[in-house]
Amino acid sequence: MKTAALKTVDRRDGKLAMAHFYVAFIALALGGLAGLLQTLVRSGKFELPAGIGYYQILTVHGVVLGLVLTTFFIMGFQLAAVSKTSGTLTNRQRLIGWIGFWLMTAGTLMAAAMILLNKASVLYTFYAPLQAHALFYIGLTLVIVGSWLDGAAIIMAYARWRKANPGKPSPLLTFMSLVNTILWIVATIGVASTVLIQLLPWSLGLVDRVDVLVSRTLFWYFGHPLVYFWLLPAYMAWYVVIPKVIGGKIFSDSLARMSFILFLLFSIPVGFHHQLTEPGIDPAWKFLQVILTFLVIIPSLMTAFSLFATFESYGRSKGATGLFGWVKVLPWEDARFTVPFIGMLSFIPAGAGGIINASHQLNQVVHNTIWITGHFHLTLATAVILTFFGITYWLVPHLTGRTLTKALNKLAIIQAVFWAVGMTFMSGAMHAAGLLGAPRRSSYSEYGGAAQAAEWIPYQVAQAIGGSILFLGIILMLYIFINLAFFAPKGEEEFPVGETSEKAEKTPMVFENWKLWLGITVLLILFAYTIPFIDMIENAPIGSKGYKLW
Ligand code: HAS
Ligand code: CU
Repeated sequence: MKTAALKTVDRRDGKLAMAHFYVAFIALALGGLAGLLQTLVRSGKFELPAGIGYYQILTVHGVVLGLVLTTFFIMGFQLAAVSKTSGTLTNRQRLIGWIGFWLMTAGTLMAAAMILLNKASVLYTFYAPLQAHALFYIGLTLVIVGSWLDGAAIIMAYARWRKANPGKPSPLLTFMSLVNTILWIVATIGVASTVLIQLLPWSLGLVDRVDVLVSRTLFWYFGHPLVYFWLLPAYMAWYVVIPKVIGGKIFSDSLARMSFILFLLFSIPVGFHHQLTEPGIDPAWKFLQVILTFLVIIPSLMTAFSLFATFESYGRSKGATGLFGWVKVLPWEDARFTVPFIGMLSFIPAGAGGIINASHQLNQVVHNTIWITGHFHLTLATAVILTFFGITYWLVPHLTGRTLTKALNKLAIIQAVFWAVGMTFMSGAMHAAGLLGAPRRSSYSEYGGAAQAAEWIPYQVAQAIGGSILFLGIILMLYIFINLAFFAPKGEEEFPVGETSEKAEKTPMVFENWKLWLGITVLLILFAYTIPFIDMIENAPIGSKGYKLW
């Protein structure tokens, strides 16, 4: 009999996961191209051909990378992780997964078509009063509903495992996938509400005006947990996969679960840190949500601590001495480790930037500047995405029955180096220009020759250089993905699942008490949002007509 570690993901579940990955990587290709074009336009040395608008490609970029690539990749990864650790999905669960996949794909095609027809250049945050074509909103709704069905398959697989194994803590990767799924469902209720109740009727002409503050608040109720929905799958790989890849152990199963539960509790009641400069919200409530934001930093600090502990214990077991002796014994030649590790390193300055953003006073300096764009290209587009690439290098061959050859492994490390260099230029320049006041979400302009704007230009050129290097990185990544999916030699690639260190405490069952955790989550949300919402509705202005400024 095969041992648990060697057990491969069932072929049928593998196909479902791979379907998600195909869409994710098509999104990478499209979104990457749009990104390159943007940096070139902003350098001032290039104009878009054929009447294509800057805001149109900016919308393609944000929607396709921030919403489509992430959601498809994450759902594919989580379905595979659950199938691997809790057993093959039932036919019913898999069918629900497939329906979810097709709904998401149909929604994506609808939204993409509207953006490409230039009927929805509203950026990925689709802020009212910018008004898109109704099919754009319907498409996004289908993506969300489809993702709920994927989520339902995950929840059902978890419930089945629990029933079959009473009194035992669920497998760690399944537990983590479940927490991220719950986080996602609770969060998307906010965005689904603004889309269905406000934006869609308004875009269809059924109502004339929209309450902008309410719609933005519902968006950010979703928008902040959205970023942790992206981050948590990377943390799954950092906590569970990386220890196995390096030959070490998970520092503590309980600590990992605790950090995920903290994300569930504190991810949602913090949306106001995106609205600190917005009028119409009492500063006391902004202050409260800033405090909650500082609480949600703790599980990331716990993660950093746990990773250092895993690396150091592994290093010491190999005889490493001194404060940083363990660095030398890590498997640097293995892309499955090195690529996500570069992601981890980038998350240190990325997280520090987040703490700056969250500080109410400092936010006044950076809000609406390109510093913020720099921030999320370090968090999402480096820490998270390099980890997703790192996952791809073992998961795709595992699912397609192929191997990551030595040559592909080497190319993968080169890919990550390109990414690191490109992003250092691009994100570094964005942070610097942001501090000089350069705005975000804006096309190239000399601002009538203003002296301050002239200071920004060299940084914009640096962004274009970084963006071009990143684009080469995307081409490399697509080359590796296509090989792993279709052409690499047949073989067996491991799905690495780490074991917990013998020294760690036994995992208590309280982590599986969903009534308790969901209860606290709901209470915190009600606490943070009820009175501000009453204020907004009681003092609502007549609302805004729709604008199409592109
Ligand atoms: Fe953020 C804006 C605050 C994390 C993404 N963020 C954004 C936007 C995006 C985004 C997309 O408070 C723009 C939205 C828009 O379009 O307007 N962010 C934070 C805070 C955190 C944070 C406090 N953000 C993220 C993550 C993202 C993300 C993660 C995506 C994945 N962010 C903000 C705020 C704004 C904002 C404001 C609004 C700004 C405005 O004005 O508009 C925290 O979660 C960060 C905590 C992280 C840490 C780092 C821990 C380090 C670890 C690595 C360990 C490394 C090892 C290796 C072990 C404290 C875990 C070491 C080895 C060696 C050898 C050294
Ligand atoms: Cu946030």
